[in-house]
Amino acid sequence: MKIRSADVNVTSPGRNFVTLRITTDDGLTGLGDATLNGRELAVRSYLADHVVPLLTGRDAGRIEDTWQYLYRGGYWRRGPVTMAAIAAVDTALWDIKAKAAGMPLYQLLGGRSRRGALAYGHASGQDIPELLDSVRAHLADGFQAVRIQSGVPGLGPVYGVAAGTGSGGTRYDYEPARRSADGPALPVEETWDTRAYLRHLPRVFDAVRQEFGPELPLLHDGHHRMTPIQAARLGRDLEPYDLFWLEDATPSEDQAAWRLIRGHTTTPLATGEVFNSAYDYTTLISERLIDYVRSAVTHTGGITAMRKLLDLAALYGIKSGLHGPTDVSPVGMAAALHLDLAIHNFGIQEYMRHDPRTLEVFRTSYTFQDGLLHPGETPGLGVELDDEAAARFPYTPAYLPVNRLRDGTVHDW
Ligand code: GCO
Ligand code: MG
Repeated sequence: MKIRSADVNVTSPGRNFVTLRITTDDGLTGLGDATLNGRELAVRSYLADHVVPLLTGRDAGRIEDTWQYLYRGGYWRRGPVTMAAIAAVDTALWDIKAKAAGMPLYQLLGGRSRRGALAYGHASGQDIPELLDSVRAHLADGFQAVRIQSGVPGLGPVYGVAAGTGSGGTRYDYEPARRSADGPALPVEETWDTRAYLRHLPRVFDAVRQEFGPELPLLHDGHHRMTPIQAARLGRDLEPYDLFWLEDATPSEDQAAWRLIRGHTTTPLATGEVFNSAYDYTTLISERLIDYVRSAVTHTGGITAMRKLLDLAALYGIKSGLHGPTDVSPVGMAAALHLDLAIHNFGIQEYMRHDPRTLEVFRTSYTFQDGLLHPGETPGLGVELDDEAAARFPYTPAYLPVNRLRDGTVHDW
C-alpha cells in the first residue's frame, strides 16, 4: 500500500486547526493533527513545502521508518514546528494501518487496559463563588475530576479563567488564543502578580474542599509563572488540599529547577505541554522529579514518539496526563485516547470540550460517559474531516496572550 497523495487542510471553526490527510493508492485515508496554537501557518508550510513531496510513493505501512526518515533525514531536529509536522504524518499512518486492519487503533497498541480514560475538565471563576458554580456545572455534566483556576483579587483577567459565556453557551471552557475576528488582532496583554496569587490560591482550594469534600480529584495549572522557590512554597501550602497535581509550577525547560520544588513538597507535579521531545524529560523522568507527563501527541512527534516517551516514564513509575486543550484538534484528541486506553501507566486525560462548530468539521466517534472518555470502536482513529464544512471556516489569525508584571516586565503565563 503506497501513499498516493497528502494534503494539508487549514480551517477555523471557532479556532484554527491544521490537519494532514494522507491517501493511499487503494483509497484509504488517514488524518493527523498538526495544530500549533498561534503559529499554524508555519507548520502548514513545513508540511506542504518540505514534507509532502517526500511522502508520495512511500510504503504507507512503514511507520517507524517514515518517522526516522523525517526526524533524522531532515538533519534539523526537534522544535515544535518540526515535531508537529512529524506527528501529523505519524498519526495519519497509524490511522491508515488501523483502518486497513479493520480495528480501532487502540487494538494495534496492545488492546485496552481499562474501561475508559478518566478525564478532567476546566472549572474556573473570576472569584470563588463563580468557581464553585463552575465546579458544580462540571459535576452535573459527569466529570469526576476538575482543574480549578481562579481570578486573583486586585488583578484583571487571568489566563486560564473563562472570561464570559464561552462558545456553545458553556461558561467553563476558555479559548486559549484570541482570533482577530473576535477582537484585537495582536496578543491580549494581561497583568500578573505572583505574591497576590500565592496568597489567594490556598483560600481557593480551601473553599472548594469545604464545598465538595475530600474525594473529588482537584488539579491546578501554575502556567510556568513561579520561580522554583515560589513553586516549592505553593506546593507545600497546598498539601492539606490533596491535589491530583500541580501543573507547570515553573518554566519547564529548566529541568534541574524541579529538584528544588521536589525537595520541598509532596504535592504531585506535572509538566511537559510545551515540550516536543523525550529528551526534554530526561532529568525529570530519570530523577523522578515529576509524577505526570503532560505532552500532546500533536506536539511530540505523534503516536510512535509518545509511546516511547510513555514507556520510558513507566520504567520510573511516572504516569500520563496527556495535553487535551481545544487547540489539540479532535484528531489529536482521538490519538491521545487510543494511547490512554492501551498503556498501563495511564494517569488522567485533559478534556476541554471543542466548540460545536469544530465538531461539525471533525466527525468524532469518541464518547464521554460517567467521567470517562473512550475512543470508540470505529476502525482507525475514528475521526473524519468534512472538507465542505471545513471550507466554510477560513483561517483567521490568532495569538495567545502575553503576560506582564505590574511594572511592565514580560512574564511567563
Ligand atoms: C492546558 C494549557 C492550555 C495551553 C494552550 C496553549 O493545561 O490545557 O495550559 O490551555 O495554554 O494549549 O495553546
Ligand atoms: Mg497547562
